[in-house]
Amino acid sequence: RKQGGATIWFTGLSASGKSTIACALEQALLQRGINSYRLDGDNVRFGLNKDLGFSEADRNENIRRIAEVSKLFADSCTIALTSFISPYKKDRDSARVLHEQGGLPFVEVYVDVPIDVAETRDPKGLYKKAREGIIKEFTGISAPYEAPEKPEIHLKNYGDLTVEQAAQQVIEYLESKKYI
Ligand code: GGZ
Repeated sequence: RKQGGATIWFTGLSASGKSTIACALEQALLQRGINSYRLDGDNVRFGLNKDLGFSEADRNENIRRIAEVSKLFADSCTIALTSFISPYKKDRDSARVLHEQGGLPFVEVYVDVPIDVAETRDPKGLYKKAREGIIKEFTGISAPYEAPEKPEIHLKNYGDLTVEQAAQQVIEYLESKKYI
């Protein structure tokens, strides 16, 4: 059977675990013989979107382009896995509409961690710099994060949820919808 495309749209704070879960999901899909492609800051913000920063307007444009690119991947029968904070509900909703208009599945996954948990993890020291005012407009500290109200999947990524369990929850959802 020909594989169908879809976009799995991870959203959440910096250090919430979006990219880590997307990596585990990529592996889990691969074990089932399903192709996916991950889009994240490392391969998008340094290339296609290197002209963009973190103002509200730049984030809007960042997400708009990523939505278009992920739609192209989904349209080519690949599972696109996007890992961006995507803090504005309006931008995520536009990404959804873009996919729905093209008849392509769009699955919003909210990687939910309380801000204090993300700030304690602080793997890159960015929250510290944000508190010190060295980084301006940092999501959760000095810029907004609008949590999804009705995501397809809500992962509470703190406490005892493992990365594999998180990926498995997404797999089960995709199976239940017959997307995979
Ligand atoms: C938020 C920032 C900022 C500011 C740099 N605010 O943890 P990271 O490092 O690896 O992920 C964050 C990433 C956010 O980029 P996105 O493209 O996902 O953002 S958005 O969807 O809002 O456009 C963080 C780093 O870039 N970073 N400055 N001010 N995160």
